[in-house]
Amino acid sequence: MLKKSLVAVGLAAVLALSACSGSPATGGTGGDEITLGFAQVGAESGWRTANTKSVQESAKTAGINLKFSDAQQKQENQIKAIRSYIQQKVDVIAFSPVVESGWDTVLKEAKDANIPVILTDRAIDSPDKTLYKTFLGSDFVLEGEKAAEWLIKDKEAATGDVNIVELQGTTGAAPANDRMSGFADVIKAESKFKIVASQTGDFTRSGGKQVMEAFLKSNPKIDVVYAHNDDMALGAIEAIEAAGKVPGKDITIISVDATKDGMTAAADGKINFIVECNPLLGDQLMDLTKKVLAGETVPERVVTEETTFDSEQAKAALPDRKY
Ligand code: GYE
Repeated sequence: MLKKSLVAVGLAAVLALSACSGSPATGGTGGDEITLGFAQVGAESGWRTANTKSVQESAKTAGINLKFSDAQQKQENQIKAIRSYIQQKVDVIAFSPVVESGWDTVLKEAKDANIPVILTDRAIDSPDKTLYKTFLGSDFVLEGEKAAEWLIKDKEAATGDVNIVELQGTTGAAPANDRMSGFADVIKAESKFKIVASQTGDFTRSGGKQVMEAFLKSNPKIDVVYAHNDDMALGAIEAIEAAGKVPGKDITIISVDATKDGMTAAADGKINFIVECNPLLGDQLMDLTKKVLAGETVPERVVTEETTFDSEQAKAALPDRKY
């Protein structure tokens, strides 16, 4: 039987959901049950909600005792959660780093305590690869490239400037940095494409809406919105409609994730193209957790397989969409 209880991990804002399986958590103290401490980014998007659910369900299925914390998109909270897992002597720590930089100190502490670390979803920029065992997640640069490649084809016939506004994810986060650079590198091949504005909407719907409202006020001609995730695209759609324009027609909209809400907007023709980013990493994470603990060698990098959807493909895929 699973019991859910709330435990504070160092500060009131950080809540840790602990799923215990009847017997007390063994941590690194012996016994059969594996305890995994998972420091999640937050609950900022539909993608994140699906990711959290996947991790929790897969832990249950795999018989792994999961300690879960939500950092509310703050690095300091994630660091506190990781330190608390070290103190609790969990067997393995997994986390999805909110930003790329600034992890060396806390990861050295985990290493000194002999607790293996698995990066899930987002990477860190540390050159010291001994600080973690493996990184499981998407290729965000490739996602940005796919978005730009579709746009180049879609605007093949356009002769004048194509003005693009970009809604960036969380500043300093791997998916924001990489989706930005992947897109920019491909789009620069044709000079008609101009990124006229680029600002963070923090991966949230409200952030996307707010930033888009400002973009619409200060840019008389916007042809394309490139949003780093569906939630920001959905917020931008609200702003575009409020300004009396038709999303998907007056303004071409591209986003990343392909969550159910994003796919619904795509099926309705409001989002023109979505690059898929799969949040269902739970099973692979549990598998890696067991392997790492068993001392098996795991690949340094495990990349998730993903596809893309235009409006017609979104319509066809929607009924079976898992997230
Ligand atoms: O695209 C976005 C979420 O790290 C891949 O984070 C993840 C991103 C995802 O907030 O919706």
